[in-house]
Amino acid sequence: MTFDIVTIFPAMVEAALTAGVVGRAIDRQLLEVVIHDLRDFTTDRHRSVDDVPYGGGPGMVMKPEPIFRALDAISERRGRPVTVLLMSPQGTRFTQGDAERIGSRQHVVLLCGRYEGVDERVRSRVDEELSIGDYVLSGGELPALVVLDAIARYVPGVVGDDQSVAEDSFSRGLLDFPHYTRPAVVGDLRVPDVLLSGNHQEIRRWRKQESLGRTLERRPDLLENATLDDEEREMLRKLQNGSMTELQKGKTK
Ligand code: 4HQ
Repeated sequence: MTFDIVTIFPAMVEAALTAGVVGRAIDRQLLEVVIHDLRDFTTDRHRSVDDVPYGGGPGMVMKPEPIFRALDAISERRGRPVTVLLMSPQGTRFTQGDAERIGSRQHVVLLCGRYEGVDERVRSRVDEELSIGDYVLSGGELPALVVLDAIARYVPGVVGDDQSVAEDSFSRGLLDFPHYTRPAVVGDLRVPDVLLSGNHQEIRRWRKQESLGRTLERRPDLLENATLDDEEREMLRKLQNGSMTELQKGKTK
């Protein structure tokens, strides 16, 4: 899979792509990432990428032509189709489902805006406008790195164990269960006995129980779309009953 990242801060993006799972995948040529300095696509003496807003007001707007020239150069190099993603707080919220879907595309372009954002006409060349969350950042570079990382994990071979991607609790729509490693006792903090028991059936059930309990407590909204097996649906029913008053129980049962 290839990623082309268009930015006015190439060094910021470059640094983040040398470490970890993504860095290794680039070394192993499972991913090709090319970072494009938007200023290389300007034609004026000052290499301007922004200008004042029509209609007045504060802040600057990213000029359309350098972005169009960058996208033309990328399409030429990659051959169509390329999927163009614009990072923006006006976009739809980027989800695990989006990561999985986009993971099957051959060529993805990540457009990083700065200032007040891009000239509206840039959207005529954008396939999807994505937001990583409801807060304001100073540019699209960090969102682009977030989106690239989450997508890249779906490229075969990038994550060591394909199984762990498919079974990753978030892919299934639940929060993860608690993890422990050695030693079994730290001060007065003990690893739960069940994890030391060697009873794999019991361990599996305990982890399901913990995932469901945590999701119910912290992110009940996720349960609407979670894919649960029969055992999990039964566990959830009991957990929900446990947290309900006698009156509420009577009404749901
Ligand atoms: N920005 N999710 C403003 C974001 C953002 C977000 C990127 C700041 C675009 C122009 N992008 N620039 N949140 O806050 O994606």
